[in-house]
Amino acid sequence: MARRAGNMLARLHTNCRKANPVPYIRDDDQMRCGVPDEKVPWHVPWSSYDPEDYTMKHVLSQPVWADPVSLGGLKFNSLDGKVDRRSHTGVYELDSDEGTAGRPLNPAGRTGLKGRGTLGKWGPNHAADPIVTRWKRDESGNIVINPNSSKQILQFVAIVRRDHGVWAIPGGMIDAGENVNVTLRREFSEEAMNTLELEPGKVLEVSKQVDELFAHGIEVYRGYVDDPRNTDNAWMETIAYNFHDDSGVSVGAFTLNAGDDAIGVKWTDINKDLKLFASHSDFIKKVAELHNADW
Ligand code: RP5
Repeated sequence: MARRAGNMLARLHTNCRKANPVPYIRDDDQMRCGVPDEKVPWHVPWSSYDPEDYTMKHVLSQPVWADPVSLGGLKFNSLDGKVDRRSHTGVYELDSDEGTAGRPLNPAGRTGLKGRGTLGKWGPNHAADPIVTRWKRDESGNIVINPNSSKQILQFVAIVRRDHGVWAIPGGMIDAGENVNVTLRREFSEEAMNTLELEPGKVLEVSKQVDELFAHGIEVYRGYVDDPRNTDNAWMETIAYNFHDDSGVSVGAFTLNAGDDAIGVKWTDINKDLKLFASHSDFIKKVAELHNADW
């Protein structure tokens, strides 16, 4: 097995790895073996490490978004036709162990599970996360200040994920060959504005507002995501953008409506107590810092 650690990662992953054995994800009887902190980096020898090899049946049936079971012909660390197999973290290593040789190795280290789990691609699975913000205002329209920090309170659009039932940024996977700006608009429009079920006239109106706001985004993160679906051979990466409605009169004034993969949506106060899916709290913290808002 390759012995070099991923060095672009600020801290150990914890959502996709625990020190003791745990179920892979909610409602799944597949277990991850325990991986203690000191054994996470690939360069730390662990000759008896032999986690189960698991890829969900649906992924093995090879829907359009999934890779074939066999690695033959896949071009890792490069743009492979329309599929981007490059990592934001740099060049990742390939396994050299007998039986699993050639599989990409998670740049954040061991996770306690081999295979792809529920993820479609071997190696990086690319997503995009739109963080839409406005200032919290009282009934008179004045921006609300937290008296403890004397800072203004920021709000962002959060959704409840249908699969995990937890609050999250309304992000989604980048389709093969798709521009990230398209993904950001689509995911926000479908999950937070339910454009899939709006009448055509309303869709046009919503799209116009979203397009105007999304024309001025700021990138706040690009890299690995500590996502509970990650495995030793497949992991999530994302590009997160902030779209801020400073006056609160465009998207900030829209009625939110959950759709597609979201079963709930609301403007949510930003603070350090937020419990969000995957690494989303880290991205939200960056946005609070960007606007010098309360945290
Ligand atoms: C997370 O998974 C990303 O940050 C993004 O929010 C999300 C994309 O996956 P799906 O919502 O398409 O399942 O790692």
